[in-house]
Formats: sequence, structure tokens, C-alpha cells
Amino acid sequence: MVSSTLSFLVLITATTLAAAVPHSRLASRASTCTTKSQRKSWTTLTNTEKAAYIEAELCLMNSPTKGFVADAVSRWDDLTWAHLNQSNYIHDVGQFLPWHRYFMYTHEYLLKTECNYTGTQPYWDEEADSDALVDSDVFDPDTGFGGNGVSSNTSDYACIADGPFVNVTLAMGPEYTNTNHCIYREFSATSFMWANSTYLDQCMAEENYTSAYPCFSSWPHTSGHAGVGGSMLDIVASPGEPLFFLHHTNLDRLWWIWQSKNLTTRLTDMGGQNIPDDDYLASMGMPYPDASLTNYSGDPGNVTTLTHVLWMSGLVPNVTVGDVMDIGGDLLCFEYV
Ligand SMILES: *[C@@H]1O[C@H](CO)[C@@H](O)[C@H](O)[C@H]1NC(C)=O
Ligand SMILES: *[C@@H]1O[C@H](CO)[C@@H](O)[C@H](O)[C@H]1NC(C)=O
Ligand SMILES: *[C@@H]1O[C@H](CO)[C@@H](O)[C@H](O)[C@H]1NC(C)=O
Ligand SMILES: *[C@@H]1O[C@H](CO)[C@@H](O)[C@H](O)[C@H]1NC(C)=O
Ligand SMILES: *[C@@H]1O[C@H](CO)[C@@H](O)[C@H](O)[C@H]1NC(C)=O
Ligand SMILES: *[C@@H]1O[C@H](CO)[C@@H](O)[C@H](O)[C@H]1NC(C)=O
Ligand SMILES: *[C@@H]1O[C@H](CO)[C@@H](O)[C@H](O)[C@H]1NC(C)=O
Ligand SMILES: *[C@@H]1O[C@H](CO)[C@@H](O)[C@H](O)[C@H]1NC(C)=O
Ligand SMILES: *[C@@H]1O[C@H](CO)[C@@H](O)[C@H](O)[C@H]1NC(C)=O
Ligand SMILES: *[C@@H]1O[C@H](CO)[C@@H](O)[C@H](O)[C@H]1NC(C)=O
Ligand SMILES: [Cu+2]
Repeated sequence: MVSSTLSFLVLITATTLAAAVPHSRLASRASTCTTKSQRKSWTTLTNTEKAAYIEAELCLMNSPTKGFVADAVSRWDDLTWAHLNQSNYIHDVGQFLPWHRYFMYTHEYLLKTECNYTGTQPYWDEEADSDALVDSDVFDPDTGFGGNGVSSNTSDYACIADGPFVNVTLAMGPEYTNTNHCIYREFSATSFMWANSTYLDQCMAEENYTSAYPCFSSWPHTSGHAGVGGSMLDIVASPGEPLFFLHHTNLDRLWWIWQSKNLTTRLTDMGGQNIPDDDYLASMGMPYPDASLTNYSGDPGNVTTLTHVLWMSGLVPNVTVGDVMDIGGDLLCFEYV
């Protein structure tokens, strides 16, 4: 908790400095990240660590909204809203991976600062489970997130039927409707295979960010959303499903592995469009992003740069894409193990 607060203070200093001192001096300055926290695979956590994470998730779900969006009931809804409200601006664009990297940080920050969580954000090693979705540890009803959804006559959705989140009511979503509903799932083993090494090898071989992010988005990103299905397949409101955070942390890890193949170049390699393709927006039922987002992006054109602003609806301060490129930098200070 102390170190997270500290890193924001440091960030403000760094941002102020960036305007005032030459870039070369900033670059030679030692990073403030000396002790990195370790983000681990879910399967390597002890049962006690798993229980602490799930308890903290339930805490956010049971904490009242801080009231910056009308339909929200819980703190969990506040978090989902940051994603829902910008879904038409954070997918199919260059900021896709940086925005979700900062969103994972925001989630972890709320767990620590509002729910006394002392662990770190775990990830779901989906490649390891890619040929046996249903057998994944994450679906364990006792130590994990519960299993597949079950159809019933009392809900339009195949609500989850076991595990710690069985009674959770989400107020954000489905899509833009914001009507109370359960966490629902509809497994697709075929879609989950997109997390396997055939697809990962293809993404890892991409030479620059502009060509890499669409590959990551298509395969190891869609794998988790379409493989778990249900709430996860609702691109707009999917953070209502707690597995979203294990999934996107894994995607972030994959981007970091790709960056690490050539850090000299890839700590600053950014690109891609700022506005999604028209046919993407149409196929997802999303409106064209409005000026309240595009006017303040920090990018003058339609190409994503390091100065692009990442906005979390005020849950944490605005930062730029450049601020999150290094997971062991001044703002973020962790490693994947
Ligand atoms: C995002 O929220 C703002 C403020 O409530 C609203 O005007 C805008 O229409 C929302 N956009 C989307 C895509 O939900
Ligand atoms: C966090 O810990 C503090 C100090 O022990 C306590 O007062 C507070 O109620 C705890 N918060 C939650 C959400 O458990
Ligand atoms: C749902 O309703 C149908 C027809 O009324 C009934 O046959 C079926 O047993 C019900 N299923 C469940 C899970 O309640
Ligand atoms: C869900 O609600 C039912 C009925 O109130 C209760 O028996 C059960 O213990 C609850 N389960 C969880 C995980 O909260
Ligand atoms: C990955 O999944 C595809 C099907 O989507 C399959 O054709 C391929 O053989 C799989 N690769 C591995 C390494 O299992
Ligand atoms: C990125 O790589 C793609 C595919 O190799 C290539 O077509 C494109 O010109 C490259 N873009 C930049 C900015 O280097
Ligand atoms: C890193 O990328 C730069 C620029 O494309 C290239 O010159 C250099 O050889 C690469 N380094 C490695 C280790 O691939
Ligand atoms: C941004 O670029 C993408 C890809 O070229 C294009 O589909 C979209 O229409 C462009 N939007 C604007 C406002 O230029
Ligand atoms: C966005 O910028 C345009 C052009 O500068 C301006 O006319 C418009 O009022 C701005 N909209 C918002 C919501 O700030
Ligand atoms: C943060 O970014 C949002 C969206 O770009 C913008 O509306 C807001 O004014 C920014 N906040 C601050 C404090 O700069
Ligand atoms: Cu998303």
C-alpha cells in the first residue's frame, strides 16, 4: 500500500521533470524501482494465497460505489465502468495493450488500498491449459473461481453454479444495458486453443508493435474471452467476470515477453490507430468514440504515440502510454515469474 502510493508521488515528479529536463538526463537517471513485486501463475499460489486474492475480490464486489456513475452499486462496478465507458476506444487500437496494462495495475491498486490485499496480481497461464480448458485449476469450486455456467428457467443467462462468486450480482452490463445479472459462462474448448503455442509463436515473431498487437488481440486475447464465454465474451462489460483480470494479466505478460526480446527498441515501440475501424465498432455494437475521449488523448492524429493519455475514469491518475512501457520502471514495479 505504501509503495503504491509512493510510486504515484514519484510519477508526478517524473512527469513534471519530463517537461523541464532534457530526455537524455531522464534516461540516465536510475529507476526508482528497486524491489519488484512478483506476479505469479495462479497454479503456483498456495491455497492461502488463492483464498486471500478471492477474498479481496469479494471485498471490492461488496464495497459500495464511490458514486461517479449512475448505475454502479459496488466498487467492482466502478472498476468495470472504466472499461465499459471506453470500450469503443481501447480495443482495436494502439493503446489496447498499454491501457489494459494500466487497468491491471488499477485493479491491483484497489485491492491493496481498499481491501488490505498484500499479495500481487496473479495470471492465468492459458497456454498450459490450452488443450484442456475444463480441467483448468482456475475453475476449481473450492480454491478457484467456480466452473461453467448452467442454464436454468430463472435466468436468461447460464449463470455460474458453484464457487465463491455464485451469488454475485453485477450492475454494469450486459453490454451497455446495466441491468442486474449474474456472472455467466459458456465454455468453448475450441476457441480456447487460440492460447496455444502455434498462435503465440506467430505473435512473438512479429517485428514491431504495430504488427504485434493485432496478433495478440486476435489469438491469446480472444482465447480467454471466447473460451470462457458468457460474461467474458461481452467485450464491453467483461471485467465484471473476475477471471478477466487473470486473463488480461496473462496477455500483459505475453506482451512483456515480446518486449523483452529486444528491450532497447521495444520499451519505446508504440503505434497503431487511435480510432477503431468502423466495421469493428459496428460488429461490436459500439458507438463512435466521442470528443470527451478523443480531444484529450494527447495524440494529434490517428497514430498512437507514447504521449497518449491512459484514463481510468479517475480511479487512479491519468498517465501516458510511455509511463507503462516498462513494467520495472518508475510507475510499475513488478516482474512476471
Ligand atoms: C461514457 O460516459 C459519459 C459520461 O457519463 C457519457 O456521456 C458517454 O456517452 C459514455 N460513453 C459510452 C460509450 O458509454
Ligand atoms: C483494512 O485494515 C484496516 C486496519 O486494520 C481496517 O480498519 C479496515 O477495516 C480493513 N478494510 C477492509 C476492507 O477489510
Ligand atoms: C424448465 O421448464 C421446463 C418446462 O416448463 C421444464 O420441463 C424443465 O424441467 C425446467 N428446467 C429447470 C432446470 O427447471
Ligand atoms: C449463496 O447463497 C446461498 C443461498 O442464500 C447460500 O446458501 C450460499 O452459501 C451462498 N454461497 C456463497 C458462496 O456465497
Ligand atoms: C493449436 O490449436 C490449433 C487449432 O486452433 C491446432 O491446429 C494446432 O495444432 C494447435 N497447436 C498445438 C501446438 O497444439
Ligand atoms: C512493422 O512490421 C510490418 C510487418 O513486418 C511491416 O509491414 C511494417 O512496415 C512495420 N512497421 C514499422 C513502423 O516498422
Ligand atoms: C533490436 O532492434 C534493433 C532495431 O530494429 C535492431 O537493430 C537490433 O539488432 C535488435 N536487437 C536484437 C537483439 O534483436
Ligand atoms: C484511423 O485509422 C484506421 C485505420 O487506418 C481507420 O480505420 C479509421 O477510420 C481512422 N480514423 C480516423 C478518424 O482517421
Ligand atoms: C473537441 O475539440 C473540438 C475542436 O477543437 C471542439 O470544437 C469541441 O468543443 C471539443 N469537444 C469537447 C467535448 O471537448
Ligand atoms: C484525464 O483524461 C481524461 C480523458 O482523456 C480527461 O477527460 C481528464 O480531464 C483528464 N484528467 C486530468 C486530471 O487531466
Ligand atoms: Cu478490454
